[in-house]
Amino acid sequence: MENTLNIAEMEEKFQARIDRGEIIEPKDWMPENYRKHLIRQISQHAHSEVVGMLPEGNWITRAPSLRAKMVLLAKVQDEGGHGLYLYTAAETMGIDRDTMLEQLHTGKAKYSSIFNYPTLTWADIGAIGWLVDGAAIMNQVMLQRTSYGPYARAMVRICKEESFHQRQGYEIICKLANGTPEQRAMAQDALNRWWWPSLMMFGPNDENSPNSANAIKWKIKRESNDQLRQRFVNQTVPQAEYLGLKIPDEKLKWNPEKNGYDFGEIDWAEFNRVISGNGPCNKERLAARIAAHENGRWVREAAAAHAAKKKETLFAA
Ligand code: BYC
Repeated sequence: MENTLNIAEMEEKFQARIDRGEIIEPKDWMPENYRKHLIRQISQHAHSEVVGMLPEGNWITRAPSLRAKMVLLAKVQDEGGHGLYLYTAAETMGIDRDTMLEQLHTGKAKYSSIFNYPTLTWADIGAIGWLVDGAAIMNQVMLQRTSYGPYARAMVRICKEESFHQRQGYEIICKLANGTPEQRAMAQDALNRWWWPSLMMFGPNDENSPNSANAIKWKIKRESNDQLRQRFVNQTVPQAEYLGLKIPDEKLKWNPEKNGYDFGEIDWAEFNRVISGNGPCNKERLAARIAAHENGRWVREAAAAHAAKKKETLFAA
């Protein structure tokens, strides 16, 4: 009973710290559910970064110029780096990387739904940068002020790199939209296919988001799924108009009263299919990720053997 009371008191103190806007650091006391919530979110975020390398990696050998190839290579490499910062941030909460990877490889942990769609043409690489990175930044700018220090600090660097990624994509789409009729059609086709999945990245509507109440209470999220989605639509529609491309939504309409766009309903059945492992590319993505992990096994073993040998010679000296 005394113990329960203590925990309740500690939780109250913890909440007061959050309410005062203090940042929580790894060695600070935290409620077990706060730790679990963040391990879930940060590790899924890390998984999204490394799985996100796959659809774009597909196009490195087919980029239309040396410049485009170098830029895409740098971007894909950045995503690997983002995964590294995020896995490291999650490790500060007491979970090790092997466990997180096992959760990914066995399908226990989610990663962003968006990476389960195929990249069919070069315009898709433009659409990913423009829309997918655009949606990611919208969500991640808020996470720079999330209440857990290591996650917030990782997000500062990630956001800087993501804004370069977003411009890389917009540049590709701009070129295609201003190119030949065939190139323009490619850009429109990519927008048609990536628009709705990009809106799904923000997660379920607020009333169907089970994790949001705690996330807002603990200032992990500072804005809701629907607020961020609305801001993304408001920002992106004028960009599409500037390019002369049409957003594939008949219900899209400016609403002066809310000073934002009204838009159509997301296909939530499709969203649920994709996040439960049955999207167009889930199986392919997971198989590629597991193969990459297995192919890298000898490197991890060699690095561990080298470190052990070094330690031995250090002690022998
Ligand atoms: N896809 O209660 P909710 C990138 C799950 S990578 C899959 O609203 P929450 C990039 C959710 O996990 C960008 N699952 O959850 C990389 C939960 O299931 P569990 C990735 C989704 O956490 C390479 C359930 O649905 N960004 O930028 O409050 C190349 C109920 O949802 C999705 C991040 O990870 C989805 N779209 O809110 C290019 C940002 N949506 O876990 C670009 C950090 C929801 O209870 N994460 N679910 O089984 C977040 O901000 C939040 O976790 C979310 C979801 C907004 C995604």
